[in-house]
Amino acid sequence: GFLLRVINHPSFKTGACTTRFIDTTPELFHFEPRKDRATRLLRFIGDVTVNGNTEMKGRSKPVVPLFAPQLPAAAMSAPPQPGTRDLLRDLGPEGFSQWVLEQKRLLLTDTTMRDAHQSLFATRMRTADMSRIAPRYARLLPDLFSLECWGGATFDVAMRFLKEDPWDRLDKLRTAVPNILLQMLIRGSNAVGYTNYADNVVQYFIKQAAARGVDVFRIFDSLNWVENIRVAMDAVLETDALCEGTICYTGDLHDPARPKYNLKYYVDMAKQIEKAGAHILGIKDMAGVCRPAAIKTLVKALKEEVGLPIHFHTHDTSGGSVASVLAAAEAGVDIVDGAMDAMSGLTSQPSLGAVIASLQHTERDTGLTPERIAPFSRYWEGVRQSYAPFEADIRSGTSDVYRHEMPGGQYTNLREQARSMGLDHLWDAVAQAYADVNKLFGDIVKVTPSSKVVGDLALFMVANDLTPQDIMDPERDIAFPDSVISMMRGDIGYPADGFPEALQARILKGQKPVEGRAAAHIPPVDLEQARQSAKEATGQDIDDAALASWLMYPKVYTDYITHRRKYGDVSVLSTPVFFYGLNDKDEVAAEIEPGKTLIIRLLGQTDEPDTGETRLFFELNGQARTMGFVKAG
Ligand code: 3PY
Ligand code: ZN
Repeated sequence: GFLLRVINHPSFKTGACTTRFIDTTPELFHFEPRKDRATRLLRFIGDVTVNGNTEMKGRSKPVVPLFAPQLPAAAMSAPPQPGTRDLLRDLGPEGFSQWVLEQKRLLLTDTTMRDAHQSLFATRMRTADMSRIAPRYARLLPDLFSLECWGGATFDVAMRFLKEDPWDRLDKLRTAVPNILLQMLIRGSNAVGYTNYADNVVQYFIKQAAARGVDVFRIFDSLNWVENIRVAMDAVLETDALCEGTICYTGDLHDPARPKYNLKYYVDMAKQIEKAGAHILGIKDMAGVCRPAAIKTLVKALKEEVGLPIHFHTHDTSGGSVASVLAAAEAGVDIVDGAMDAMSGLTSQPSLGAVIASLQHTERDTGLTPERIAPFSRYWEGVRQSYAPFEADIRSGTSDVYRHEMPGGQYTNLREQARSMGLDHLWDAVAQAYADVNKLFGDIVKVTPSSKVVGDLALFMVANDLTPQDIMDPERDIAFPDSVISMMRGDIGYPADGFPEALQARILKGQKPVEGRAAAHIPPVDLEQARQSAKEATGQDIDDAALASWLMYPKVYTDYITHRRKYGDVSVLSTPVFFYGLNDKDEVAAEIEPGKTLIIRLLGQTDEPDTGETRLFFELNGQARTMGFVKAG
């Protein structure tokens, strides 16, 4: 009944509820008959079985049998030991930041549930695979610094492709992991989107994320423009969460031929971030180009010049990232990112196991051991198999990344895009065009969303056989991609030194660029009016988190709700069932709410030549159910 729904609601369980809980949690009143929910899920499973998941178009099903991955063994009845989150609560953000500085051991963030799958298989990891193992993290790895599990591209991909609610993911992880810091990535004024939002939208989004359980906000700007992260930083500073103000690393600070990104550049930016109130300083090496010598120089200098703990993030695209992490550790970095071994390497983060083993019995011993993380890696190895169709076809590291500087998350995406445009054989030209476009733009930081713009123009140049000289040739009239025009107009912000004026004028063709921060020109959004519009568009009540989704992605959110109305909450299905449907005689369980499980069996199927339908014979909790599905052309 109703009481159980209250008790089982994630915000009730985490203790976040007040006497106003029932008033502010309208979904408690959506009594949906269980039978109806079962029917919707059967409809989804049937559609996928007969016609395939729309997400699988152009991809082939893995041939390996898909076993349920084995969970690390843990005494689940014992409550988790206190971890970093408990410390944050006890000490507050400033005290916590001081505590980090006092640690001798190197602290570790596990990025498996965010950046690793964003960089390896197009952000497709589903909540079900994360929430199964999350309580084991709480019990077996309470000494991790944080779990990066939210934000970046995961927010829109969850709704757009996985048909699940990112807030529901956060609730589940928060409930399962009460003791370890949960971390998200946020793109300053671009929030979890691809363009500047109104300041009050960014503020509102951060407030909801903190209330629902995010403890660490890693905040960056895609052009390293500190002006564009202040609003987000201030919003985090109003909560009890940690504000990690972040520098994006590009170039090579030891390269005299590229003085723009020298040591002074980074130290100056770090000082601005410290002054803006950050609790932690992030170094985000999104492409994985920060060489060991460079990170050593950088960390040493920053340790002298700023008083904040330093958190280093890198990617293994070249194959050299463990060396950089070890150099950072030697220079005194406080926290580093890695991914569980089976989710590490290539465009993902360096292997946690390699870092842990490398530092055993040294001054920076992490306190973890390869043995303790091995069962986690084995679980993720099993999980990864069910995402095989989304993996990029790359088998080795590539030091070519030092030439093109594509972020890990973009590299595989852009290759895929090039392939779909029939330009796969011209990949080398695309990589060179990417480097050329960077120069045309004045040598900028390339990370979402600026990296997407560089990629768009690079593909455009290769597809149209244009050289950098052609781009600047006044005799040619070029219809530039929209994203390029938008960036030159200032929509995602500016580098501190602006864009090259000649290029900007040429691309804008008389349009005036925005002055200063684009977000400063966007009027505040009337939130209650937006809630009303969202309600009308979706036909349902909009709680605070839903409003935040709508403000970020109105169309994606509306489409997600439409899907959910038709098929129910498909996040409860296992990943193989979600992507590949059922084979005859398969039996699966789906927990539609705590304690309520559906047992679904596909007995068989027949094609009906008269109607063109395929009839599926299911058994639902022991009862026969037959449903017809029209085969799509
Ligand atoms: C994102 O913005 O999603 C990134 O991961 C940037 O590196
Ligand atoms: Zn990254």
